[in-house]
Amino acid sequence: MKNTLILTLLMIGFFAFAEKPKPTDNKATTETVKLYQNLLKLQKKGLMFGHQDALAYGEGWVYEEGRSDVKDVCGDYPAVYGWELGHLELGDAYSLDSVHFDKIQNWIKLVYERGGLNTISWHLRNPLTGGSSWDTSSKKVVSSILPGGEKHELFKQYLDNLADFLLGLKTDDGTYVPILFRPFHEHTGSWFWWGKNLCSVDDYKKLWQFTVSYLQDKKEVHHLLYSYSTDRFNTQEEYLERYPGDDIVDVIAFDLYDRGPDYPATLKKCAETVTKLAKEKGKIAAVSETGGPIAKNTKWWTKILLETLRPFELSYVLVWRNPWQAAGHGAFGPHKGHPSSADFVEFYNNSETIFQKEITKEKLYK
Ligand code: BMA
Repeated sequence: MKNTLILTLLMIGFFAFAEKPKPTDNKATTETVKLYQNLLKLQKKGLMFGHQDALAYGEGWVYEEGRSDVKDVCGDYPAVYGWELGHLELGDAYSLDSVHFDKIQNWIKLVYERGGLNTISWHLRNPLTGGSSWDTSSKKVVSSILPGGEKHELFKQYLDNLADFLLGLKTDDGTYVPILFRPFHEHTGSWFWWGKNLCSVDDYKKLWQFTVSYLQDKKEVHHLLYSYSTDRFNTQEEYLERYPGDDIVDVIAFDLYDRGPDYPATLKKCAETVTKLAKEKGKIAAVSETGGPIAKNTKWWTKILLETLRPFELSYVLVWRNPWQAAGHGAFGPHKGHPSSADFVEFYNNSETIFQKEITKEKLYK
């Protein structure tokens, strides 16, 4: 009797312990581990909505404390906030989208305190040519920055600058703010120097492996969840071709913009694949970037986006920025007076979507 009791207790203990999923960094901070576990639970309950540069600027405004285009329309902040670090590697004070890095750091801390999720992308310059992320004039960039390459030291300096920024994301009580980091994205396309036709499969994987190990082992950055984020893909094999490994990826994601009538079908197929993979691997799934023709299709939010993503266990969907300066595109998020506003409010009110008011610091990080 006593033995049975002890055995039962041992088994309960074992399962309680074994059940808790962990992020890939085995030195991840407590809050990062909790974030991972809570995101896994939350993705079963609903779809968080995210917006790039949500607090920095919007349609017709820049740097107005407390403002967000999403909030202007539905009265609530997004649950996920995307930030961009391009040009941080150069030691610049502001990003390629003219947002000051010290302000981004403050917003990231603010978002953490209110219980939102911060995700970071990095359109870093081309270390070999000195051009932009979009400079695809050489196929040797990735190999040149790997160990032994002529630009390896320069790339390490870029990573040092990145690490300084990340280690500066510390609250007053010394807690590092967990970040979902999404480097070298959209690599199933060939518009960035790390894209498919610009480097070998092996070099792309090595780039990831070097970056992660440099940040973790050399710089002691342990508050990141790593997001693998392709662009459009057709098959699971294509999605996984350059996947750097289950041991360094926490989030299985993709970017896909609505640029034509095939969007709902492609979005569905890609969402199907990433959610299936995430389930098999015990990881988080997301649509890390999207955007649609919301001025023309004013019901895009509910009829295209929500309708398509509804069946899937996705953690979040993030729409790209509402540029305040001239850019190659218009606003991907809603904003005051926008013709899709009524539909966005419906999207917001839907029980399947999650915005800031529904999540707290306790819920996400404890
Ligand atoms: C792109 C565009 C660019 C921007 C870049 C990085 O998709 O929005 O204007 O510089 O992202 O944020």
